[in-house]
Amino acid sequence: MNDLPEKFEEFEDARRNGFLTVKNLKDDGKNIVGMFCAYTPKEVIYAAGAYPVSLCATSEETIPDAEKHLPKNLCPLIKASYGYALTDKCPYMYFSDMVVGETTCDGKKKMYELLGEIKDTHVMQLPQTQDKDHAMKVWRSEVEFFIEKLEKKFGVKVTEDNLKEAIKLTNEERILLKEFYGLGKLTPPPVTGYEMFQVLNGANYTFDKAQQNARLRTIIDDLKRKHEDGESQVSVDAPRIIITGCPIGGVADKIIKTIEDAGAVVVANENCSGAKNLEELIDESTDPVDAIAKKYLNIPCSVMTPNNGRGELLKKMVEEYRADGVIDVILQACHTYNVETHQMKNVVTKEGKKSYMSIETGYSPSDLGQIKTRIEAFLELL
Ligand code: BJ8
Repeated sequence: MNDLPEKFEEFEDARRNGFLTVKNLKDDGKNIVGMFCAYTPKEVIYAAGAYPVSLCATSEETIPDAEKHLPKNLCPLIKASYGYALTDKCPYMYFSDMVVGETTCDGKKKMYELLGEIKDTHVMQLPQTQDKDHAMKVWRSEVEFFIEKLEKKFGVKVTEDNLKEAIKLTNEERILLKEFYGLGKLTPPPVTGYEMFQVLNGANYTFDKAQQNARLRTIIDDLKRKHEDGESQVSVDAPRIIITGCPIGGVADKIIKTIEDAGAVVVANENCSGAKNLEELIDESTDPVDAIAKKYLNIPCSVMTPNNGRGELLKKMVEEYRADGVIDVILQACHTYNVETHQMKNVVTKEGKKSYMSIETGYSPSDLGQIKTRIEAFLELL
C-alpha cells in the first residue's frame, strides 16, 4: 500500500464497516434492498427511500453449502451469492428487506428461484438485446414494475422529483469515480490498479454518499498533486494492462496483485467494477424513468446479444489508457464471457494491435501458481 491519504483506507474497509452502518440504518427504521448486478437501477431504490447494497458474492467460504443445492459446474459468483443467503453469513443479506435480481445469465436467473424461497426476491426481466424500440419498451416497463413493487413493499410513493434527486446523487458519484479511475490514463499512474480496485469496490458499501464524494475529491486532488510533483510508486516503464471480463471481486488478489507484483500496472477496468458500469451517466434533462431505463439497458455485458458496446468501449479504453495489453478474466463456467473471448481477442489484437490473454479461474487459490506463470510469460512478451 502506498502513502495515500488516510481517508483512502476507509474505502478498503468499507465492506466490513458497512455491516454496522446497515444495522444502524435498520435500527433507525430504514429499508434495505440487496442487489447483485450492475443492471439494478439503484436510483429507483433511493427514490423509494431505501438503501441499495451489494450482497456478498466474492468468497469461496459458502460455496460447499451452495453446492448442496446447485451444481458444482456453475460460476463461483452465483454459488457464493446463494451460499451466503443459505447460510445466513452475509450481514447485508440478513438486513435486506428484499433482494432484486435480473434475468442476466441462465445460472443467475435459475438461482434466483431458489433464493426466492429464502428471501423476498424480485426479478426484473432484462431483455437480452439493446434495441432502442422493443427492448427499451420492455425494460422501461420493468423499471416501472419495480417502482410499483417497492411502493407496495415499503408503503411509499415514488415521485418524479424523488427519481430526479436520486439520479443527481448517483451521477455525482459516477462523475467522481470516473475522474478517479481516469487517473490511470496518466504516465505513470499515481495510483496502482489494486488501490484503484479497493476504492471502486468500497463505493458499493458506502451509505453516506455526500461524505464519500468529499473523500473522493480529496483523494483525486492529492493524487493529481503527486503526479505533478513526479511522485508515483509505479515505474514509468511499467507495462500498462486493462482488465476486462467478469466481475473480479472474488479474484482481485489473484489477478491484480499478481500482475502488479510482476512489475506491470493495471491502468483500468472495463468490467463491472469500472467503466462498463460507470462510463455512461443518466440523462438529467429528460423523463427520469426513460433516462434510467436507457442507462442500464446500454450496459455492455456479455448477457446481451449482440454485445457490440463491449468491444467499442474496450477499443476506446485501449487507446485512451495507452494499454500494452488486455487480460480477460473469465469466472469458471461463465459461458457468455467465455464465448466472447474470441471477439475480444480480435478487438484487442487485430483492431487495437495490442496483446491479449484470457484467464479462466475461480475463487479457490489452487491455481495461483499457474496464473502467476501465465501472467509473467504474457508480460515478458509485451
Ligand atoms: S452486468 S457482468 S454484474 S451480469 S453470474 S454473467 S460471471 S456466469 S456477474 Fe454480471 Fe451484471 Fe453482467 Fe456485470 Fe458470468 Fe457468473 Fe453469470 Fe456473471
